[in-house]
This record gives sequence, structure tokens and C-alpha cells, in this order.
Amino acid sequence: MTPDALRSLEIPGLARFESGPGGLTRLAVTTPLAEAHVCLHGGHVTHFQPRGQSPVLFLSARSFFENGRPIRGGVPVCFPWFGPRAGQPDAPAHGFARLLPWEVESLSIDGEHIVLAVLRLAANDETRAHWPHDFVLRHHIVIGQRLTMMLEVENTSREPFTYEAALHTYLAVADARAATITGLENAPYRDKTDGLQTKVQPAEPLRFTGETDRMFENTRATCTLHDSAGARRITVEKSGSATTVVWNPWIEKSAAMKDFADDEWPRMACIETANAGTDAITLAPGAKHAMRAVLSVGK
Ligand code: TA6
Repeated sequence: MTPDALRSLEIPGLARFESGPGGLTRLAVTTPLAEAHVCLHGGHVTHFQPRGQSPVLFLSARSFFENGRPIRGGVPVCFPWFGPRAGQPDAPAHGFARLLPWEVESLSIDGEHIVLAVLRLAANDETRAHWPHDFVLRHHIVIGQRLTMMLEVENTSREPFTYEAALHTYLAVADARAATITGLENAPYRDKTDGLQTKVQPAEPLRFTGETDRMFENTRATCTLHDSAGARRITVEKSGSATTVVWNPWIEKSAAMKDFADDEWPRMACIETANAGTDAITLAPGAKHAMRAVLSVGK
């Protein structure tokens, strides 16, 4: 989109487009309710901070901000596959949606100072080279005291397609070693740190005691991250999502990631809202599917 087209969408004093890290264009929202940044690269929410709170999303100090590379932190949009692509080790992890520039379809504010930005990614020659289907993604981002993200997938092909998707949310915590996650008690999961073996979360909160990478399929529960060291809770409610992924890279994996500082892992925890694995979605021609995550902060 041209700078003039973006400027015409701005809401004076509340929502504007600016050059962010790496010169990537981002929407900067500052209202009485919250601050937020949304990078057009990847349709990527990189910052959300309700008034009176510290930032809710973790963003690595080492993140790349380059076309073609994922941003480390915030809420990466994973589509049309999750994780490594089956049978194609050279394919970009988590799909191509987070690597491409998105358009701004609309930007508005309501009477309660809640901002709605709708970002759009449609199939093009680059995406078709990876994945031979026509689609439109719309990312509805609602910025108020809470952050609501709704990822809508539309099949504009003439044939059905099956996809995986995730809002790969990196939450900011004061110390992951002292944090717990409730909402997943007794739920089965596939343990990515142990050959994707199926295990069951005990009837107790999930704690981080090492690299943690758990894919809870067929779960629609609200999860709450209890950040005891930060004296706050972050709740992730969801709809239209059957998979929840919980991830912390811990020490060794952090050291192996160029876009992640070695000492950052205690300050983040991913609670990802997804449809992946056996929860992959098949869309008929012309059909749409919406997946929503709502982040809220409490004491
Ligand atoms: O969601 C967990 C996960 O699949 C981990 O296995 C780890 O790979 C993480 O995503 C980050 O993936 P990325 O491709 O962004 O480095």
C-alpha cells in the first residue's frame, strides 16, 4: 500500500503508520485504553500494553525485522502449516503468512476508544509457489483493555483445501520458572521434546522446569498464565481453535536461536491458539473459518 493510502486511514492522535524497527511499516495505536504496534510485515502484533500494565507480549531484543524473515515474539501468524512442513524440510517453518507483507483493509475506532484494524493477505504467485490454493486471510485486531485477534481464513479456490493455523502468542512474564499455566489439567498432549509421544497433563498446573513444547489437541479451554513473580495473570480465551500449544525454549534451544538472546527465555511463555495436527481445518470452496484469541490481564 502506498504511504498516502495508509495515511488516509489514520485516526489523528490515536492511530498512525510509522517506520518501525528495520524500517518496516507498523501501525502504532495509542489510546486511553492501551498502546499497541502491528507490523504490516506478517500481519504481526508486536506490542500490546493496556494502560497501567507492563507489556503483555514478549518481543526479543534480537528479533530480525526483515522481509522474508519471521519476527521473534509478539503474535506470529502461522499459516497454512504449523511447525515444519511435512515432507518438505526446506519449506519455511510455520508457513509463509508471517514472512509476507499484509495490506490494511480497514482501521476504525468506536465510541469507547476501542480500535479495530483489519489486515489482509491474499494468495499471490509467491504463496501459490509454496501452496497451490487461492485464499484470503483477514486478521481482525481489536485493541482495548483486552487484545482480541480473530484470524479468518476464506477459501477462494474452486476446490477444498486443508490448512493449519496458529496465533503463536509470546506472553511476557517476569520469570517463567515461577510461572504456572492453568486450564490444561488432565489434557492429553503431544510432547515435541520427546518424540511427539502422547502424554497427559497431570491434574495440576503446568510448570516450566525445562524446554517445554506441548501440543494439546482437541482442547478449547481458556488458559491462564499465573506470573507470580510479576504479580499478575494473563488469560487467553479462545474460540474456533481446537489446539493449544505451550512453549518455552529454555537454555539450550535459546542459545541455538540467533534471533533470541541467551538470557531471554525466563521472560517469555508461549500460549498459542491454533488448529494443527489432527485439528487441521478443511474448507470447502467459498467457505470461511474464524479462530479467535482474547488476551486479558488481571491481578
Ligand atoms: O510452537 C512451538 C514451536 O513449534 C516450537 O517447536 C519452536 O519451533 C517454536 O514453535 C518457534 O518456531 P520458530 O519457527 O518461530 O522458531
